[in-house]
Amino acid sequence: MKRVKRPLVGIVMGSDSDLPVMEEAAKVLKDAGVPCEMRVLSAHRAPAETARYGETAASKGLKVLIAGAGGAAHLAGLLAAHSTLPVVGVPLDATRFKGVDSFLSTLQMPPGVPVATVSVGKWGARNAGILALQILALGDRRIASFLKQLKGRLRESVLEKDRQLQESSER
Ligand code: RP5
Repeated sequence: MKRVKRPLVGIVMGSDSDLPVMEEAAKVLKDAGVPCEMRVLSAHRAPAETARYGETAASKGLKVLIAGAGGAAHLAGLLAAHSTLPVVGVPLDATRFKGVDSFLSTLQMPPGVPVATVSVGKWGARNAGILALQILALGDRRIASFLKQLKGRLRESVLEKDRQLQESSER
């Protein structure tokens, strides 16, 4: 029987409507071979269950939490209030304020309860996944090497674009 690896990262979102964006975080973790779990919870609509998730996350073996929510986004903050795990907050663009509302409500945590807030939307979700990997890489050489390769690929893609631009401007 194939052994199912225990998730190291919990990706939590305020609604299933957030899934297309939050999948960006899951994708990068999957590429790195890091098991994660995805949950829909809500600071406002299911506060007790969300608090419980935060309280039990570390004892279940999770190492990092990623939380994405739109509007008055208190999901990441509520998890951070109930856990000592690092919490990465992804503000989502769900209202006419285009994510400025969720950005400020995720970012402006009081002293003592940090949320590492990344950019709004898909950029932020991908960076949240990478930030989780960077935290895990502190104690895992395989993940550290994955991140080095990722940076190498980014560099290569820029240099390739530059080469192409130089070639086209020489013509
Ligand atoms: C937030 O409200 C969720 O994170 C989502 O971004 C937004 C809209 O939720 P639904 O009305 O689609 O469930 O709590």
